[in-house]
Amino acid sequence: SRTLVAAAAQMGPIALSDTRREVVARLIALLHEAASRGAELVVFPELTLTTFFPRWYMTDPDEIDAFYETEMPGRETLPLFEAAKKLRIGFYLGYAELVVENGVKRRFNTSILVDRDGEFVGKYRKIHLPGWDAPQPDLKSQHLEKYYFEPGDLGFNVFEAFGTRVGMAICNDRRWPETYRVMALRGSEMILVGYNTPDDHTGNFDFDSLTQFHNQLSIQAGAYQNSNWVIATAKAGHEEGSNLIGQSMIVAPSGQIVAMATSTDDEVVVAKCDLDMAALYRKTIFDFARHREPEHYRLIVEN
Ligand code: ING
Repeated sequence: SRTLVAAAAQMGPIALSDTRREVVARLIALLHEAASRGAELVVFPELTLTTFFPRWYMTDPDEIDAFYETEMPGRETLPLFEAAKKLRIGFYLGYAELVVENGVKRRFNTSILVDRDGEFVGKYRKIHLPGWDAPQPDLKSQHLEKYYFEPGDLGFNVFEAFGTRVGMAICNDRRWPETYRVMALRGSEMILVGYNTPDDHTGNFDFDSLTQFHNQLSIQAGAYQNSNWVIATAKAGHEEGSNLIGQSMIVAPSGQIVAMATSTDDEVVVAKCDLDMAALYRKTIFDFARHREPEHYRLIVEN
């Protein structure tokens, strides 16, 4: 059967003072460890070049712009692309994207996919932005992604790569069933998702104490209900006063967790993914063509 050795390359905390050069050196070290364990594809976290800056409310444009990339690869990220090409490893990389389109500055929470030959395969811009667009009075850490980013404008696309069809998502997207279903309807067999998930998102302990459970629940459900492998990678650990959960994991189309990180630091977890495993689920319980009844689902796409 068709197999793909995939790795989740979890990053521990990135301090505000950590330079891109220092971060890229850690990413390259994770690449080498993944390569030594046979990985062909490595999934890095969301916004993995800087600290998770949407936890703060900033107003100075230069201070804010310093967290974004205006080119990918750029001078400081090129070594990562070169190392991956030499190791013949493809990768998913999450970063803050700043582009000027028609003279307008646009900001997105973005991921890219690069294949084993170092070729650019595709780009995704995060569609589900959690939190708020203005600071909330009673929160220790803010969550201001709606202030720092626009909703993605590229849709949920699926790319021919690694001998299969691969989709991308980012963080909060993994909590929304539509994310997986649209990509599965487009034929994906594997979905890659990076995340930064603080354990105090609402300030309500009944909710926040279930953050790890909700992380697993979302990813396992998405994988099983759409017969997809899901590689989900955390930026983890105690970062600038915020506790980000780890639990980077590789989940099979059966919904089983095949591998999971046990630390909240830099850590690689690897699994040999049987891409034909999805076929069994698609021929039986989740044969979309035979079982779906779209005429009863219309409400889902109404505002
Ligand atoms: N972070 C979080 C996520 O969706 C969050 C926001 C945290 C939601 C905790 C619910 C609970 O995983 C991002 N960056 O989307």
